[in-house]
Amino acid sequence: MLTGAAGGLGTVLRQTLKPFADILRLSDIIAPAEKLQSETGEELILCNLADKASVAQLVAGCDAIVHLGGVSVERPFEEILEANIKGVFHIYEGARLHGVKRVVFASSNHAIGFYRQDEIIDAGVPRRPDGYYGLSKAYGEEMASFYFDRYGIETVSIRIGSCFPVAKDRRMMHTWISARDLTELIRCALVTEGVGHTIVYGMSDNKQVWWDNHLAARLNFVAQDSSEIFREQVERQPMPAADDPVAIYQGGAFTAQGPFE
Ligand code: NAI
Ligand code: 15L
Repeated sequence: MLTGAAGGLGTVLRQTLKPFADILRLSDIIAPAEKLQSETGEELILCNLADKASVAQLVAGCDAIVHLGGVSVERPFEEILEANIKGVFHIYEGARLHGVKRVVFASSNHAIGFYRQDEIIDAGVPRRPDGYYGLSKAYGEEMASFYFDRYGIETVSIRIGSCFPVAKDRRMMHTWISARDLTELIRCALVTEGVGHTIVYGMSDNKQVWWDNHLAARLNFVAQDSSEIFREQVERQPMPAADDPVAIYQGGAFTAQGPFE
């Protein structure tokens, strides 16, 4: 099952993950723009992640869950609470009730966004969320850890950098991951045995990196793409000021969003 199927990544991954599933159950709170392809094994169940009973029904019968659904940017806490924090709890409770043994959780670099850009970190460092959104991803990772220790449900939490068709700015030269590489990373996360709860940074084979993935070596993920192809275009942009959070923190602009009241 793929949650968040109507979103930016869901729209792409729905196509690229299809070869790895006989039936791909799509879910979102809104209908995806692209037509359902039931003839190739797609099915669609609309569901609000904040609704526990509906999520339990949604999860029934799945072998594995790729959990992309939820609020994907910084927003007031109450919005994040419903979709992301309650949402991830409902996904794991559904998995426990229905015997689903593998989850791939779309975590984010914003779980560690307050590390500085002059630091290189691995997946073992304490989290430093850069907002309510980043906090919800940190919470999701802890939830994954708990459900493995208590119930044996395995998860790979992918701290996705920036998965867009192009690296749009200097920061994304470090954080960019292509859809092809993210697909392969999700495939590795689904099929590798004995992952327990593994955290991995989702980035392509970029030349400049802030993240060290040695703790996720068991996934055997090999990236094929690199942000270098965007360098010329990106370096035409003016340099941000030295005191701009965009140039200081790994989470970039997210570190300076809010407060909302
Ligand atoms: P998106 O915002 O385009 O898609 C998220 C989807 O979740 C939307 O279709 C939305 O309708 C759905 N959703 C929101 N609230 C919901 C609810 N209460 N119930 C059910 N569905 C709900 O985000 P995108 O870019 O596709 O990201 C997918 C996932 O990957 C998100 O969890 C995001 O946090 C994570 N991520 C994405 C990155 C990127 O570069 N695109 C980077 C880091 C993490
Ligand atoms: C994220 O977590 C967001 O979901 C995505 O929209 C981008 O902002 C990305 O991080 C990023 O840091 O570039």
